[in-house]
Amino acid sequence: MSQPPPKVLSFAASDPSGGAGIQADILTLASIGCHPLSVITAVTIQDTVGIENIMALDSEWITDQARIVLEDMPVDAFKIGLLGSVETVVAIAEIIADYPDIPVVLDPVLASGRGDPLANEQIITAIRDLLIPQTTIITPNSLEARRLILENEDELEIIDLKQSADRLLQIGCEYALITGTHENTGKVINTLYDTNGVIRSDEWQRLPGSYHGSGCTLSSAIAASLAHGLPIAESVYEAQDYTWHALKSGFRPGMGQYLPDRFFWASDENDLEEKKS
Ligand code: PXL
Repeated sequence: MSQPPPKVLSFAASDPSGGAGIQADILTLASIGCHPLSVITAVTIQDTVGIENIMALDSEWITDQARIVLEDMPVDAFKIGLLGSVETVVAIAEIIADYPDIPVVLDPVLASGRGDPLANEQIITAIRDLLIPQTTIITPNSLEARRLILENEDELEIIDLKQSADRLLQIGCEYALITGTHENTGKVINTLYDTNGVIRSDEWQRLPGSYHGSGCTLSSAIAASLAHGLPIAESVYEAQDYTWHALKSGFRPGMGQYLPDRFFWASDENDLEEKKS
């Protein structure tokens, strides 16, 4: 019998379009050689154009889904995405507190890429108070980073990213990766910080088009690399590289946004290119 692959437990919501949420996490984790464990936090009604509705699951169901697998098998990393309610944040905070040695990747999902709101102020406060202090690496985009640290939304534009990172680290996460897709720069610049400052900053060619599920892909890819035992700086680089290639091979299955192809490496085109080179 072969050894099991590294196991990553993702707390996330269902997206029936397969673009974001738990479906994105499962595809990404599987593509990077991990076994995905999935705890559903909420169910969304959405397509590639937008979100119609969200139903948060009863938090007892979240606790029970997680506890049953955690008591059955060892887990190598946690990944946290859309939460859905304050009670869910409390439930997840209690669970991960019992496993302090397992790395936690927190993707603070506050809004969809298209701007649909996915967290209210109470949820944001609970994330700040209960989850960030237990987080190994938080992966906000620049807008989420600013919102997480500010009470007053009017100030959003004036806070620089280094300041947001410092504040997130002060609240208690070990590392902050702030992504720069929404910044007005030629290339997309993603920067990883710890309390000593910048650990790495990577620039990526900006791809045209609007993608659904890129943040879920990046954060799951980081969790997968950590689960494989890679150090943090390498995990962050490998995950960005993976996500960029998944976006570059993105496809448009419906009438809305493009979705990343998390199995880009398995397509015939990529195969042929490999054989040619
Ligand atoms: O991309 C953030 C995200 C996470 N989880 C779910 C989502 C979205 C964005 O739409 O729908 C379920």
